[in-house]
Amino acid sequence: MMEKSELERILAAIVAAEKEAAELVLHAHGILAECKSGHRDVVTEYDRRVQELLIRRLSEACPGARFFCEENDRHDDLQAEHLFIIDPIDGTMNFVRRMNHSCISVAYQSRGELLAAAVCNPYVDELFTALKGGGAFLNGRPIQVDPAPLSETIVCCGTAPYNEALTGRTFALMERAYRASLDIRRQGSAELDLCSVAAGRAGAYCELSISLWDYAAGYLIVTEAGGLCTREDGSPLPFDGSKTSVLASGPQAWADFREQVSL
Ligand code: LIP
Repeated sequence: MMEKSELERILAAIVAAEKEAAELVLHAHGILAECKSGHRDVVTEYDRRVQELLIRRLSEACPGARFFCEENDRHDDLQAEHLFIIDPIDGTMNFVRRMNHSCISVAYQSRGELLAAAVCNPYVDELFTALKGGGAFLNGRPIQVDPAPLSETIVCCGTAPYNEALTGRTFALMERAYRASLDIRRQGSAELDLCSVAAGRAGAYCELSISLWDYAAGYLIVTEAGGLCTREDGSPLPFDGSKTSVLASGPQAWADFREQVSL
């Protein structure tokens, strides 16, 4: 296991890079959406600029590091000794539509083990961080998942908009989640939904298809906050670069979701 001091140095470098990149997001103008796999899967010059900045700064902090990123098909070896998993702007559709609810997400792993994570929401100046075995924090203050039953919480749902074959199942799941909880929310950023669970704001988050960069950082933050983060069927997440469903919540809400909501 890497020395704690070295992990803390790497996390500090991630945070510094995200804060520098946040200025790009906050001062963006003339945002033009380009379609990738479909009209709902968009990218902007800012996604690319933020990713390039993060790669530059993290390469300076960790020479020889490898990267697995959403944009530009930068998919290096997931078993690398030093690897950063980057979603430069998670919630790009929100960014394009100026919904002011997106984040910059970076996770760090070594030989396939997730060790550090930071998710920065520049619109509300919130920084979620975690180190493996060190707990989860919001702006430096410890956070914990909500221990309440699902029925006493709000559930964040993703609509897997890049995979319309899942639309029917997604909305059936959302109706079941609504009936089993206080209410549902579709906020548009998987990583911020995961952080909402970690902070005890949302009781659960579920989505039927997201990518590794949409959940890697949030997974560590949720689990270090005492939560569970699995596939929707309860099996372990793949962490192999393939798309996957995700279910994140506190232990009681997770059991309730699997019993009352899962299809
Ligand atoms: C998005 C997620 C969102 C999900 C979308 C997409 P992006 O990430 O945050 O929850 O529904 O399919 O994956 O593409 O904006 O970085």
